[in-house]
Amino acid sequence: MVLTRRRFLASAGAMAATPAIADSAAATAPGFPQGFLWGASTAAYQIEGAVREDGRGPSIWDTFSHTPGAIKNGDTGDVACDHYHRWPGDFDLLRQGGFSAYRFSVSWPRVLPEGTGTVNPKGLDFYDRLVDALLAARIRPFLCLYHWDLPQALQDRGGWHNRDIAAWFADYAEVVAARLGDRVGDWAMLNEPSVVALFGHGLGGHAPNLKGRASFFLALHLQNLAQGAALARLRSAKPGLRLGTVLNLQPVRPEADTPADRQAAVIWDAMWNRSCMDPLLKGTYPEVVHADIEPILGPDDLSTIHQPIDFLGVNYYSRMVVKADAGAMFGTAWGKNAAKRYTAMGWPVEPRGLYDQLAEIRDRYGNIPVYVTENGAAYEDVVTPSGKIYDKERVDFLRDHLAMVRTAIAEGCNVKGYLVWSLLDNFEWAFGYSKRFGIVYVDYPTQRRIPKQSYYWLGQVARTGRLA
Ligand code: GCO
Repeated sequence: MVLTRRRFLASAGAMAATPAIADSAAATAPGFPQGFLWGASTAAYQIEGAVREDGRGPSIWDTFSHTPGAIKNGDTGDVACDHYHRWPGDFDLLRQGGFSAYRFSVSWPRVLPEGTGTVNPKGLDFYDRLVDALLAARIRPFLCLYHWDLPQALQDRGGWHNRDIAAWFADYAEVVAARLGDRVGDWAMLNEPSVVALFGHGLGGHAPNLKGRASFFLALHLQNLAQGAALARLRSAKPGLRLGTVLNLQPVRPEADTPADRQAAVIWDAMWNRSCMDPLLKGTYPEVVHADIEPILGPDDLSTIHQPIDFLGVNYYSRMVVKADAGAMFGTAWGKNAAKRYTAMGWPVEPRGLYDQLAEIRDRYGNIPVYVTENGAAYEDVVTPSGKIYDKERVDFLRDHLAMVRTAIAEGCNVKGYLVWSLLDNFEWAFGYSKRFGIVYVDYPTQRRIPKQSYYWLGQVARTGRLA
């Protein structure tokens, strides 16, 4: 299996889906519903910097990014976008842009430097200020409790391989909710557990850079368990909060229409998508992962994981194509890709996949309320001599995906909002600062922010509820 950190290698390839909706829909349908939320997403380690300030403890990403050779160009999140100090200006950009929602993550080691036990008040103060500023600007905060920056102290105790993490995470969730639950209504537990499991614990390439099939399944299952424990804890400690989680979902297709490749797609879909959705929403794991899950399944685990949620956050970037590969760790490999357009990550541009994903949640998962909590693209942005960025490809990307969201809503999908990834160019994990996903450009040496054409375009859509 040729495995790189390219998570979203995918294809429009072999299997044609139902052809009713093309990959680039014309913007002719009516606008978005009243009250639809428009926003941007970020994550603590990717933007904050200030990693040693005000009592923050180290996270696994500090450790990993300081490991020689781990991150492109030796980049680290030490300074990142310096959002820890520049957040007032960043929020001005959100407000002036016309956005009504903002998703951010809380850094666990800022709040609990050791992961458990003593609370760092200055860490909570920081998020307190953020929340007040957002509310003053009439921007609805979506708080995510875990976007990958596990306290290193917890990794030293086994991290996502230690069952105690369910209690550690629930305790941490309660600490944060005790402070912010009076003002933040929307709470996401995790961000993309299957990415954490696959790249952090299965194939390596992300912190804590562990490898192996059993390691993957244990990290995946214990994230599900911790998520369930935190949902239950917040539900009883703070009734009235809207609770959910954020999953990266990618419709999976076989490269060739053969039994072996079709089975590879079933396996990959189960590991990547359904092993997160099914236990949470249905209380079961997909059958093809039973042999891996059963040995690690505690008697009450499924009832802990299966919790009611108020919303599902969907991060969508592209579809996936896989093929059978008997020698590979999971019996599958990435398949060939035949999309017409690609982003600077090498990911295919497949807006139709977003429609398919939303329709599937409608049809197979009870049409629970959904926010698209991430969607966006890296491109090679060029600053013109007059200091402008005309990121037409990103505008096209956003327009084509939003057209799919609008179609999905017209067809009964319960989509409540769209939050672009990302507000700012930022630390793109193993790619460091080499990939720019922002609608606002960050000139890292000066930390100057330059809104891109996509920022103005999306802001216009947010104000009017129509695709320009
Ligand atoms: C993820 C994370 C983001 C990424 C974005 C682009 O999906 O990996 O949620 O932190 O930066 O998705 O890769």
